[in-house]
Amino acid sequence: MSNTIDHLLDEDRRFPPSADFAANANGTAELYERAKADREGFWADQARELLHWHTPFTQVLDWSNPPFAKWFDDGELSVAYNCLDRHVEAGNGDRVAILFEGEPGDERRITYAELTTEVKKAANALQSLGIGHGDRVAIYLPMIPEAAIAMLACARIGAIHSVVFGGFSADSLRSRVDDAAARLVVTADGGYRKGKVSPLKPAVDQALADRGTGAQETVEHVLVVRRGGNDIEWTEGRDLWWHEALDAASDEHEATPFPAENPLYILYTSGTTGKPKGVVHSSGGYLTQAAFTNKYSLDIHPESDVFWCTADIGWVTGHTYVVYGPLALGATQVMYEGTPETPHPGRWWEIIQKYGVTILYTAPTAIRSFMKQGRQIPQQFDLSSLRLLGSVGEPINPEAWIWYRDVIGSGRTPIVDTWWQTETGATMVAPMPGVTDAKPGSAQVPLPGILVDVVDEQGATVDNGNGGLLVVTAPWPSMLRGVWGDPERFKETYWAKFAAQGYYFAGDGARKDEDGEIWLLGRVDDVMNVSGHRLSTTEIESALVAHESVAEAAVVGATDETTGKAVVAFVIVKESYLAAHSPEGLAGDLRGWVSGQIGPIARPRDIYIVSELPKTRSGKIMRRLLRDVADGHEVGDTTTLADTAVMSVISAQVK
Ligand code: 7RM
Repeated sequence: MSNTIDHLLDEDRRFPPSADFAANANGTAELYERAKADREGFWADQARELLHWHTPFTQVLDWSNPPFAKWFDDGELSVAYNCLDRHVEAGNGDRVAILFEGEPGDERRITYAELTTEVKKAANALQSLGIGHGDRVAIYLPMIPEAAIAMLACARIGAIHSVVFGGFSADSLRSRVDDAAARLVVTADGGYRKGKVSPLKPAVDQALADRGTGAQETVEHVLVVRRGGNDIEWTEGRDLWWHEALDAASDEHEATPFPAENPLYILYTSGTTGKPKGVVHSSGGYLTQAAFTNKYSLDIHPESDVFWCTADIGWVTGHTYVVYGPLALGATQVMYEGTPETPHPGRWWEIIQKYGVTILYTAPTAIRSFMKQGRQIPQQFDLSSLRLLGSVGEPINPEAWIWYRDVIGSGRTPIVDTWWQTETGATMVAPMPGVTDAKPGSAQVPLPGILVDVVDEQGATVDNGNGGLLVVTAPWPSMLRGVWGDPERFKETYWAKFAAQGYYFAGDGARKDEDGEIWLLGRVDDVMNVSGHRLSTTEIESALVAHESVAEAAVVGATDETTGKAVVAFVIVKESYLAAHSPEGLAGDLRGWVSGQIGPIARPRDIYIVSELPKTRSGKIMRRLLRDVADGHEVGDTTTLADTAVMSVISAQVK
């Protein structure tokens, strides 16, 4: 038996970019050639072209102590200056940086000049609270401009931010504050979600409540942004209003340059076991790849585009494609506080129409939930400003890709499916819009200057047509620099599996097609062995979503006496189908459909029609929990679920 992953689904639709798009795109085929000829020289050119260096670097990559990389090590830069002041100095101070739309419908248009001033004041306010170089600051805010301002203020003074998603509990916040020994927490009274104020400050109070260790000891102050107008508890001496602190601060603040390897932030990823890992990113290499991918893969033209990345600031996507990338380029972007369905299911499309959004970057989970509601909702709005669509976070099934292009992109926009991770810092594998002929469902090719491969368990490259493990074979500028406080865990988690080859192992399965292009197959932990065949969940899910009745699907391997594992599918049926069809009839149809589409080996033993799937707060399906249900086990740890109640709903529906 081989240890590669079987291939089931063929997808041969191709979408070349229009001549017009190709003619105006930032990316060119020549970038790949330049990178191939001299990879390090290529990244050095990008760092020089895209960023301002207070002290130019002479060294590019130092890989003398792997896996601890240094990029542009003797250079100095200010991340905040690159994202703010230099645009003002270049005469673009009046350009809008952030078009903020609050959930209740309030608006703020913040220019680069205004954003720069706010960050200067915030930097002064932080310094007056004694925060300086190397100190850790926890940021626990809703999706409001102050989140970006707080992050950039930290960057400006060399403090390290640790953004904690506003939907996380007091316990999650406490463990992150503890691990990083943060001295300051920036929060808000609350933020708007689903038409109500969702409070934040009480969770901070709880996280810092007396325990005699950790957070309560290290945190000296809590800065509170007023957003929801809630009544909140106040700890005199510790708590301060953000607006009062900024009003009292000077709006003059010189951006200090720091060495390229100065840590910029820590971002905790939950991982599957144990305590969250604090992924550490540094400055020069990170900002280079953030700006590079925004410019070439998301094709941002700062003078004319209105960019909208829908990710929350609490995820890495919000760091790289809301804060650092777009602002480093001097782009204009939309920031939306609330949920997509508030106060009506067309809210996102209304925002695109209102602001003339040209580039939309979102997650497959969002696309599939819009598919479930039906195309008549987006079709009520004028989406003709859109010229490019992006996808990130999970494999995008070919049918969801086609729907995205047809319904949201009016059948003409290129789609970039961007594969990357918190650990990689920025996109690694994605088509280059304007260059690559797009294949629905495939992330396709590594970016210029990025080297990846698909290998078997021994680290040998698989042939085209086969599946295996996705690895990165050479260091890249925005790679994580470590796990906060735990170098052993860094080595063990990411570098131990292919230590002999020196590869970074990402945890994902992938397949190389006949052209050598890459199709992501999901986490390798989710691969199942059915009668000796190693099947990925992704392809069976894609086949299910390709059926006209299915909006979303999650597939798991359940224990089976005869086949080892059996395919069990949980599907969400489109609203228009639910009324007209019986669940039994549909389940039978879908079993036959999967068999016909990709072969009898993948035919699901059981199909459960459910109303929801268990997802993390960033929208990723937690198959582990569905495996528990399929095996009739007690459902495991649900603390990272967006909605902890869904598992009881699903368990009841399965019974
Ligand atoms: C950016 C982000 C990382 C994991 C990664 C994959 C999955 C992300 C894609 C994807 C298929 C994609 N960071 N993933 N993008 N799978 N195609 N385009 O999501 O750290 O939160 O997650 O997400 O499994 O390892 S993350």
